[in-house]
Amino acid sequence: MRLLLLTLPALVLTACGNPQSEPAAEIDHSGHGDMAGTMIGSESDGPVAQQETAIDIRASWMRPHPEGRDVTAAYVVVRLSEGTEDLLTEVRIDEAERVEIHGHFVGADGVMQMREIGPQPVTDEGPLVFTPGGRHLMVFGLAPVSEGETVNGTLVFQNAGEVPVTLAVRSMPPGMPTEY
Ligand SMILES: [Cu+2]
Repeated sequence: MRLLLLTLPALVLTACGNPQSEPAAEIDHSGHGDMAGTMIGSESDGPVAQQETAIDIRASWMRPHPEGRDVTAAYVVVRLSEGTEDLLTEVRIDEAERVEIHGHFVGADGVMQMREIGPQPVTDEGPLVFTPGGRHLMVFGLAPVSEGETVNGTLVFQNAGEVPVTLAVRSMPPGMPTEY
């Protein structure tokens, strides 16, 4: 819990609109094991209308592994380019053990926590954004990657099926896409 407390000011800073200065809050967080029992189902993983959709993925990147860790965070921006509704049900990264979809929450004690949030809907009302300090992909058991490399993966959608993604390994966010 100590690490988590130390990274909290950085998260607050992010909320004020300076993502460039955000350290690897998701990775620094040491509470994954602690929270295994507190997973709560997402309210948003309800049924999705069956339809043909097409998915547009942008700003896909992954942080280099911190020294000595086999956990890192990845981010994407998902947009529907056709259709009105879909559900991101699963994420796979080649060679990784598993990927979890995580969100950040302020706990009852006022301390920022993160937990698995399950499938995430994407609609034609706006992009599904994974970004530092917010929704993110937690990548477990991947051999360490370094700045400048690329990693391949797959996003699995209920309607669109499997959509390949290439993530650039970088320590700074690439900047948000300008057009959604
Ligand atoms: Cu996480």
